[in-house]
Amino acid sequence: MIVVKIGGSAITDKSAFRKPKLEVIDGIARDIAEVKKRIILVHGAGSFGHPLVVKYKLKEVEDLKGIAEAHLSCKDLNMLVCRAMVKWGLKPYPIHPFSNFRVEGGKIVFDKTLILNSMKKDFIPVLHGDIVFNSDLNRFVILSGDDITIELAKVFRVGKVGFATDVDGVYVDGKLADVVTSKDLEKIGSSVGIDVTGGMRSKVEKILRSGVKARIFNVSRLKDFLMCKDVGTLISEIL
Ligand code: IP8
Repeated sequence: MIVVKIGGSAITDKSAFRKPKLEVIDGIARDIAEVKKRIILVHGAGSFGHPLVVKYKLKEVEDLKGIAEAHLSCKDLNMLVCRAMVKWGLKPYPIHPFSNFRVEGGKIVFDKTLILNSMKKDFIPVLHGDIVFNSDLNRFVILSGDDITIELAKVFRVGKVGFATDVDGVYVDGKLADVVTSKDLEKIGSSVGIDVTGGMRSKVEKILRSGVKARIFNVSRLKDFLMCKDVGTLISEIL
């Protein structure tokens, strides 16, 4: 099984509100259709989600209208991804964390059987960064697609985990790295722009902390990644 997260900046133009990169989305669906592997797809919110989190100050206040709007907007992006997949003959199975996931006891809780059953039927689960209820805090919180991806990788003991982005990998001291460990964290540049769930350094930090081995690569190399080529940067404490 492969879990791959497509970053929001790879499939949306982050400089414009709710602007999808339709040709990239189409290319992703084509790549997945061509390789015919068992995968779970997760995508980020990009300019469909982050600007609304900022607009309604959702990290600070529980604005229900804002929560609904941000969720529906993420769902719109999910629809574009799923429609492209159908166009290429795939069977997407959209799972919206808003109504299927929650955070409890500091953990992401969800129905594993739902995902496995859909895959048995040859569906491809398609999840996304979203807003979910946190029972510990008794309020809705933002759940990044990165966290969902890492959790899926752990729960299903996935051997192949990837993060497709709009950059070629992780830059350490300004140079594209083949491998990154926690020793390199300080030397990773943080990304700019609106990203309410953190930039490259926080992504790398989360992966390292989870113990999951993953690759961060350019979305243009998605097919190579799915074909088990060593693309981009490997994030791993143990080699
Ligand atoms: O783009 C963020 O998900 P991400 C979700 O995967 C929202 O970090 C609602 C901004």
